[in-house]
Amino acid sequence: MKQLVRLFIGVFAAAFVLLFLAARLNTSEGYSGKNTLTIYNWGDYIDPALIKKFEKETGIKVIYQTFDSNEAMLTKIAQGGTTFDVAVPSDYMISKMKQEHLLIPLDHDKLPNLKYINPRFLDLSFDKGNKYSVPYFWGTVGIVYNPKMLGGKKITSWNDLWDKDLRNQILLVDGAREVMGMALNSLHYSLNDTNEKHLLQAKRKLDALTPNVKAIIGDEIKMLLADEEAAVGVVWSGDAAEIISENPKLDYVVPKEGSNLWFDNMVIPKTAKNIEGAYKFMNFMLDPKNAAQNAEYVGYSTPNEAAMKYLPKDIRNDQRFYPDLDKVQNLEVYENLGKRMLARYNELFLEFKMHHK
Ligand code: N2P
Repeated sequence: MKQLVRLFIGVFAAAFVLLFLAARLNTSEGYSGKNTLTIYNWGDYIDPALIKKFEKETGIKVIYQTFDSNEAMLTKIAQGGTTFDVAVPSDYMISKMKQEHLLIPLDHDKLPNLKYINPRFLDLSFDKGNKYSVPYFWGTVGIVYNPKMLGGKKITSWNDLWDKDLRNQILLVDGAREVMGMALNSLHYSLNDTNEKHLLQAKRKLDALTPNVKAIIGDEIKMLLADEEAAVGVVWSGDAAEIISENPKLDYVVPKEGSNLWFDNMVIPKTAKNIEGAYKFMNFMLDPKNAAQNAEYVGYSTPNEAAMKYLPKDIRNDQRFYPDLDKVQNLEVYENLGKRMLARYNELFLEFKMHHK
């Protein structure tokens, strides 16, 4: 009898261990070993055919997960329990992640294709010397609008959005920096302003926009605008490019009061398990042909100089999405305003969002 009990315990223990291992391998957070690579990127931000191509070329299996804001991405990586090998944060968030020791310094010898990047996009203030990050896409924040639905009216300014005729006609990108930045810029303040009075003034101005706001949403914003469900959207430039390619009647403008210029870069977070694979993937995405394919597919602007010749002329010559950065004025990059101030931006944005529902 004792033997039987021991046998039972043994079988149970073995089954338990097997279940545990299976669960680990299947965990939705991904399991990165030598032959898998876990990538954490924005939604709608890669041509899926490139993931297939990378898998075929390297024999590495890609586990691909997405986020819809820098803040959500940071929370997930900082809390641990994930095994992301590559992530794609924006400028100010890269600076914050560096500060919080969440990034692994890069060995440029493993990224020979970095030479194809236009120097304009290297060595930027959020990551001097590209110690931790390499360029992926760049762009602006602006207004995509449907002249036909606006009775031919043109939009040139953030303040046009407060027009009474736009009741329930505006879709806003679901981003704290973007929406707060728009309100601050509409008041002619910097989108990096840290003066509490100005921030409250911006929040009040947002509240006044509420009757015109139809929704504050993620990637669905593209479909709704292309389908003419709303006349106006505050979006990232690449989303506007994608919307306009679906519905050429729409136009995109960077408002005259000023706006945001942003840079999304690839990094290797501290959670990485397959660092060699991460380098391979980053170098693969820096390849000019792959970068051009990706830019054409998702609609965002590539920082890859050598990729430009593979892009159709009408894309690379479109000043709305490839503006000459030495000529455009009034564009500001988000700064890492520090933990407390970034939390304040998020808080005010959330209050505005609640108010909206
Ligand atoms: C793509 C989101 C782009 C992020 N869906 C802009 N930083």
